[in-house]
Amino acid sequence: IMLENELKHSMANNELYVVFQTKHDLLSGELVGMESLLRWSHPQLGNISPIEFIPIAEQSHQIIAIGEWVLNESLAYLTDWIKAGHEDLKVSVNISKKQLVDRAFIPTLKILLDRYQVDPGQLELEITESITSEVDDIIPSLVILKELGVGLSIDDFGKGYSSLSVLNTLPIDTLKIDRSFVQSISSTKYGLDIIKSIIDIGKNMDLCVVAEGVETEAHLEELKKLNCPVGQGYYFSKPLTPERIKSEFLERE
Ligand code: G
Ligand code: G
Ligand code: MN
Ligand code: NA
Repeated sequence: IMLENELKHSMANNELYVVFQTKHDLLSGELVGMESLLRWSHPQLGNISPIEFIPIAEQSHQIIAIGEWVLNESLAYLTDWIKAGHEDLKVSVNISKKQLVDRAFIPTLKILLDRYQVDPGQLELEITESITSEVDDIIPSLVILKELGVGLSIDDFGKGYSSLSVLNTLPIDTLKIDRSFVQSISSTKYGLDIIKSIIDIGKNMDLCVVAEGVETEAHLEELKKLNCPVGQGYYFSKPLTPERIKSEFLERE
């Protein structure tokens, strides 16, 4: 079976869906946001990981339509949650470089923000660090997004190649520490040193820092010691369907 062809029917066949993973203020534990993560449940092949199908979607240009669908879904759920009283909640959506450089991306995003009447500051776009190696192509879009008030985050930070000088030219708000560093906290001193450095960079550049892959109490304690403001990971929650997000995180008290 050719995944590229299967992917073409996935949206119409309702095989795609989004799940959400919570982000928390590390000091208070308070819920501060959600990352939306795309899932594909194929009738014959079962669950296919985005690690497998996102590159295919990118190569075949289907990421444009799929990415727009993910944005629409994510904003629709955010709107529901805001209406249910969680007025300050934010949603983060992963965006491919192909989307960022597409001419229709920003007009489409404006239409979606307008449709749902969401404050642009409650949407954050996560872009992977690897695409920042070709910054010239993406800076114009990032500048417009920043002017719109949309939050911008560098995903998997520390794993890729962006130099500090490049970082300084990007109109971003947040660095997301790659989970490999958090996961090496317990085994090596190296992980902790890198996290410390990234938190320093964040402070100096006035950026928020989010640690991903927080899995244990020990991870949490180390990150708190380093004054890392925000975290995400299995310690708090795995990615959940919107229904479970609602029942487990938004209907308490
Ligand atoms: O949730 P999971 O670990 O399976 O995600 C694997 C990878 O797929 C992550 O790097 C994540 O950024 C990426 N991913 C998940 N959803 C989307 C999406 O909607 N768009 C893009 N471009 N990448 C996504
Ligand atoms: O690259 P990106 O940050 O977008 O990928 C997020 C992915 O990381 C999601 O697919 C999610 O399933 C996965 N993930 C989230 N929390 C944890 C965690 O605590 N440990 C591990 N190993 N993976 C996680
Ligand atoms: Mn991400
Ligand atoms: Na990541």
